[in-house]
Amino acid sequence: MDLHDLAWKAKHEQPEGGSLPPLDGSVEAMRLRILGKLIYQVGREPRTASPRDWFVATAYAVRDTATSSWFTERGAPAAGGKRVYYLSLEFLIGRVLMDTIGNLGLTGQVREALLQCGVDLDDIVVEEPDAALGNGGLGRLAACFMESMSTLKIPAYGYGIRYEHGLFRQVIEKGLQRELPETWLAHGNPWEFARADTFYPVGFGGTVVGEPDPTGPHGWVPDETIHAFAYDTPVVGAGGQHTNTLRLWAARAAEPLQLDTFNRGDHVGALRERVKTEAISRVLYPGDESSAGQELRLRQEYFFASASLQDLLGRHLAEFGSLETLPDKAAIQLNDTHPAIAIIEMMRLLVDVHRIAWDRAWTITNETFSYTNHTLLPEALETWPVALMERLLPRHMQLIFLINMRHMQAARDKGADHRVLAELSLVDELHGRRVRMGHLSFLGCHAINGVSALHSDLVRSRLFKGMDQIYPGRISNKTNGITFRRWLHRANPGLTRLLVETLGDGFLADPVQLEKLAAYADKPALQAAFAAERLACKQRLAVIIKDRTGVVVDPASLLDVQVKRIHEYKRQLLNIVQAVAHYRAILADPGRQWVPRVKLFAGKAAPGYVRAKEIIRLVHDVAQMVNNDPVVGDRLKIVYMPNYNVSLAEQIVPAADLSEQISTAGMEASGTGNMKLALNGALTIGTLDGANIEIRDFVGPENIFIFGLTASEVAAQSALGLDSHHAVRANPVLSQVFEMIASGAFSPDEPHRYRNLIDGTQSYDRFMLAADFDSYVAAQARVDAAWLDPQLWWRMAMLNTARLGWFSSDRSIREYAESIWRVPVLQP
Ligand code: 26Q
Repeated sequence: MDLHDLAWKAKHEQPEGGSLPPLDGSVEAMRLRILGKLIYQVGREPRTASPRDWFVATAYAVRDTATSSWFTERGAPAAGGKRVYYLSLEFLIGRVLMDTIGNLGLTGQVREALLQCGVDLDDIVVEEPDAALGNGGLGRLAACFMESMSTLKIPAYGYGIRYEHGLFRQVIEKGLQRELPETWLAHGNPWEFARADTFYPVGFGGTVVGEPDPTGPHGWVPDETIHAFAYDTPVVGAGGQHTNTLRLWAARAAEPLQLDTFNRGDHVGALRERVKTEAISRVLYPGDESSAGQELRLRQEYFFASASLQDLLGRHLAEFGSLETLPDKAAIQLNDTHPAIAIIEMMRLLVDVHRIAWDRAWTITNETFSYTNHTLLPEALETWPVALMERLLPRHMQLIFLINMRHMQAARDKGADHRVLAELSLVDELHGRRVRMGHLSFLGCHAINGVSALHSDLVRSRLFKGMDQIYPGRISNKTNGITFRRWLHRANPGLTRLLVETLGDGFLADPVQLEKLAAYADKPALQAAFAAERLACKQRLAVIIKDRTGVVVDPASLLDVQVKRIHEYKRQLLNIVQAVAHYRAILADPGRQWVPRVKLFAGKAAPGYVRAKEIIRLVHDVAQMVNNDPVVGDRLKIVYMPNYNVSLAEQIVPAADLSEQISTAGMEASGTGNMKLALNGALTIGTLDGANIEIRDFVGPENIFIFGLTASEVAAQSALGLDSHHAVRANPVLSQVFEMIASGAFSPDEPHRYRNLIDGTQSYDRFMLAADFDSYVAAQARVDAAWLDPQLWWRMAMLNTARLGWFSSDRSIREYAESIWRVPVLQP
């Protein structure tokens, strides 16, 4: 049948627009559904449809299927269950199509249905833009958690902002990062449902009308009101039996046009307010691990917190009639402090609007909320100037002062002196009166957690030492996890097939069963098959590398990857400095047996982070020289892949041989890229930081390359001072590398380009580059030695895959469900 006949047939098989044949899971039903969507919703016929048209039609057809399980599960919590509300400024979802059809169990049917239309599923998957509504780990964690909550059938809502522009697109021009706007919605979003009838007013500014009792109800008359409109996306769990909702808010002016201004003839001026109002959901702040401190950011935080609380309180009241039972029916998880103003908004709604007595309101709030901390870096801890809060959220600022007064009194009662009180206060008086959102979150929540064992210990012993002493027992650990559906089953179908053939399919639902692979770790045939899968991934990646950077790499080389946001604490600088040392060693002795290596870097720098951008440029400049040095050849290649995002990660992760997790110990809260790479059998070179420690505990110290100072050694060193000139002078290899970079060997057109970077690193070595350099070089030598022994290497790789099952986000979510949210949860 040619395409013309197909279109004709489709039209005649399709009832006009509306009623469609039932989705019975058959290829035929899917084919008809896709064709119907193409014709009646996209408005194209098969003959002229572009790959994007086919993608949109397929997405609509698949969404129909997802929607069915959505409706059937909606009523379930009425049976007494509790709902989880995951509040996050970021959801870094990536592409949705393969996840959704994979979890619905429809991948085969969709592929076949499209094939019958002459379309290859793989060709349309790439038409979907990444939903890049996040910066990095924190946002990606929220996406993995949403998928796991659906899989475990926990009734849950994710609440966030529907940014019109997600994280910027990165281009690298002569080593310089340039940011271009990201436009994921440019061609519409087939996954979402716009709820034109679900919106809430959110106020800003204005005045508080009070009464004598400060803890009694007050009125708030904002001078600006914005509407938050809901957009819902179904999140389908594995098996397709349960679907949760990701509800994202978009800001719309309550009054689209200022009529008085308009009528005075100022037609453009009448739109000005609207532009300012709608800026709230325009763009994601691109700074990770640094607090923006900008008014617009605070407006974003309150906007989405208020809308989400109004929404969930309304749902609770409609279903249960009284807010007294809220803690039994709702658990609200704060993804870092970004949504922490929700705690105060809850108090305002309970006390001012619902007229609940202060103490009772505080108990309800505290029992409902919990908070996850993702960072210890001082520059990332959110604080807001009291003056800004007073102007933007006057009632909330009053409530914060009241809560703080009671908090200070309780602390005094427990014997805190002035110094301790200053440390415990919600208001930092030393840096120009600022509200500490971390302290507020601690106080307002019954449970606080860190994201790896080490990190949680440091949250307890450093960040919240004082708070933990007066409110003991609130802090616990919930080590992060990743969804294996996306990061193994779908990102690495070749390896997954091999694992199913070898182990059976039990590990697909219960990843701890990957353990069975350990019995095969020494079997030559399986080692060879495992290595062959890796090679195939590397060959595919080599094509992408060539396309995007022009660099030709040999897929047989050891592929060494460091892919993550660019930050000094993550120490991409340590990696490239070691690469220069390695380059010098090759030049000094080209005849030695060198292990051919490709060093791959990818990641975005915050637009205002000058140092991070210099590091990108240095990688680029070193790459230029090394890659074009005829003496070096394939012994060393350096690649900077632009625009790292979830989809690129899905290509890199299954291809990597070596995973660089080299943060200064004590600074990376957990890491999750470390888990993705190790799960796919990459070996880790890393410090004893974040979840690396637990990965080592699971895979065994002989199957990972650990180096460097421990977190307590870093603390001890720091206390002695951060000047490393002396250490560098005492280290001939490092001083020669620094000298080479600083003198312009890699930037002959601008010899002083890296002077500042190198001088700065020596005089203020906060990230312990000098202290860890030798130990890192030695660990890299151990990597080379292991690579030269393939039997050893592939045994290590297979043992990594075998022992990573625990790092599933299903396990993380089970832990949250059992000990924080107290919701019933499926066991594997
Ligand atoms: C704060 C204020 C204003 C603007 C932006 C921000 C902001 C935005 C994003 C601050 C921090 C972030 C992101 C932090 C993040 O991704 N942290 C990572 O979280 C992962 C999940 O727990 C951990 O694995 C990583 O170790 C941690 O760095």
